[in-house]
Amino acid sequence: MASQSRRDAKDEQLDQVRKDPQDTNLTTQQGVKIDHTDDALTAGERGPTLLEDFHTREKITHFDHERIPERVVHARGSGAYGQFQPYSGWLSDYTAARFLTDPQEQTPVFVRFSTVQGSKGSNDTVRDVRGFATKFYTSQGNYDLVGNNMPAFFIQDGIKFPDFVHAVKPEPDTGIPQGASAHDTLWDFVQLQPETMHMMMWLMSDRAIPRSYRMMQGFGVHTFRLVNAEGRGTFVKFHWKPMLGTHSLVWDETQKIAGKNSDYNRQDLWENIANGDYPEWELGVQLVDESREHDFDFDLLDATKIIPEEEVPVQPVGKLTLNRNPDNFFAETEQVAFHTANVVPGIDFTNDPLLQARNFSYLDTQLIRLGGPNFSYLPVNRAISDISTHQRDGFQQNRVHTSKATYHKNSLSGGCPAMADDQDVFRHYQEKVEGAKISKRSESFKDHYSQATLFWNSMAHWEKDHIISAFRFELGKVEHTHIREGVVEHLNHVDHDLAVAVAEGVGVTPPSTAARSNHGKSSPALSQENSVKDTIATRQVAVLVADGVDSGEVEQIKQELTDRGAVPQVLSLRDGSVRASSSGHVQVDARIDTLASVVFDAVVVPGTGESVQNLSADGYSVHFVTEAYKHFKPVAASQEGVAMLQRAGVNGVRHADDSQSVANDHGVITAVSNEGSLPSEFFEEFASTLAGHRVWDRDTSHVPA
Ligand code: HDE
Repeated sequence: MASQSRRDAKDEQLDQVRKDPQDTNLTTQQGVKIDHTDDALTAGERGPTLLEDFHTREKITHFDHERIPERVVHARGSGAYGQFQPYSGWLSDYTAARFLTDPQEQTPVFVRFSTVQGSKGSNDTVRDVRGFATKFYTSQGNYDLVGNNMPAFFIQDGIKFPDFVHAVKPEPDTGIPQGASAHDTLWDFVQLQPETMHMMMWLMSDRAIPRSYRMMQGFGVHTFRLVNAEGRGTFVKFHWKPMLGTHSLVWDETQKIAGKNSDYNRQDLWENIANGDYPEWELGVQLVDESREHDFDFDLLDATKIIPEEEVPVQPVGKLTLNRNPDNFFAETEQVAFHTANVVPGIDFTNDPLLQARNFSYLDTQLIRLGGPNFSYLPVNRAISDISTHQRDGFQQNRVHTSKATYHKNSLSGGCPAMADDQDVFRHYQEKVEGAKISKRSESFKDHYSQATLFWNSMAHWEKDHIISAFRFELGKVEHTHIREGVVEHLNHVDHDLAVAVAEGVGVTPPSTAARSNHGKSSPALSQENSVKDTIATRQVAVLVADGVDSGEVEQIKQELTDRGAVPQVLSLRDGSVRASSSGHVQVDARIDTLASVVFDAVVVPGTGESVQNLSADGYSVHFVTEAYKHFKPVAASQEGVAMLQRAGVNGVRHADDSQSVANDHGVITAVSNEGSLPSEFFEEFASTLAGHRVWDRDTSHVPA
């Protein structure tokens, strides 16, 4: 997919610290060779362990100290290296940042994706915001874009962050729930803090349950500032758009995946990179001239708001490719330290009060998490540009500074490090500010509902259904009735129908009239209905086989899917191989009961009658098909495989027959095979349905799965 080389300046820098035990002997941390590490030194074979056994003590002591505090939020994450490259140089009118404007410059990056609420070991597929943090190792120093997969945020001012996080985290007495927001304290916070409403709409939408880290958008969230070489500033919002489109799981599925494979998103990212299917995103910018700062019906400094793409278009500026897995989870993914204040010349802040608080928080949190002020020299954090400071000493100092003078100005070290005076110098944007000191939210931050309504109005019918179900699920877990009522009350300011639908589901009295009339505006770019739907690359397809299967059909299915970039896996009732209907065998990739339909994007059941009969007699296999159908996935079968669909309860759909060799009824694709060969139209139908990811106009409410 991607042309970028995996080898880059960061990779070469890491070579200096990579340590492979190949051809070495076991030693202590002091480099003394050891020939015994299974038994401690004792006084006699059954006697007490001796204090002088320095190897045992060192081994256990190190082990005792292996853990560091997990991140306060975003504790669970997965990371990968790659590169970013701009398409052209036009953005240099707006920014002096070389990594955004020099199309010849390929900048190494490390990206960490994360969930927010749960601990390090929590499930991947929970309903939550996903972090999307990118460290650009630019030639002008490190730039961190620490974003999320949703473009708004819960609160407007950073001073509320501890309140919000305390509310969403597991409750303090029970420690429940882990990796979930469906509990009283979060919703109590929400009902008393209406600025959360826009973000809660996103959180209740399918954005909160992404199919893959590779298939989600990223957003810088805040309005930042670009500054060009002449010092002129322009407001900017950053967007990441996945080349594979933005796709989500369905709620029932996420809960099942949590049991079947709690590392679902982590494994998906790792395996695709390992297989050479490098995920890519396009970086886009929304630019707003400073003269237009007050032209919007919201405040650009309010992080609970988006700038609708229809008002200010997202202009693509370059591409991010992730193409290298880390070597060591702890050293790299755990120790990576992002900081919103890591900026390079050409990028600056605005007075967004949330951003200002973040600029304090991230450095502070790394000091406790990584144990001192030298974490920027850890391999994953180290810049590839030269680092030369007067900062000295501190825990874990691992540089040997040789100069005598550790102060500026000095004559003893020749005045070095000297002040630079070139285009790589960071100079703060000269924004004029004045005002009285005041603890008060700006009036321009007071509209908490219009964009929640905009989001609601922009959803496709199935997205609206999912949002209603999500609110019902979450509030259904809330024990206090007054909290349920409070949330419904706010929803009635967003959209009356939404409030009524939620109220009816959670047993509170539906509001009789709207608290606010719906403005009727929408932003089509917000709907996943309008996402990229032209590829089946990397989609996982289960091909169910059993003894007596038509090997020609299986080969053809595998070939056609692989040619289009999908990843077929042959599953059967046992490992190894199954007997083919003619002669020979069909190789099996995995046993059906070691996996589940929920970890696949689609399922195909090839002929023949004997194979289908064998599968139909196995409850797990039948359930596999039923469940895939329930979750709106493309389900395909050759003519004889139709019997399996019927056994799985996929009834009432039109099938291929002698009059019509291929049928596609609500994503159930069937074909009449001609001497072991399926018509090409079958694969075209299957691929276009799979590219759409799910078949939302299928009614599966009656399907028991
Ligand atoms: Fe963070 N956030 N955050 N946050 N955040 C952290 O930093 C914080 C906010 C985001 O993969 C912490 O190193 C405050 C918005 C990501 O390592 C901490 C406020 C957005 C990550 C912190 C916010 C984010 C973090 C915890 C409100 C989206 C994971 C550990 C003022 C634009 C980065 C750490 C990674 C992590 C503080 C709000 C995204 C405590 C105080 C808004 C992706 O410093």
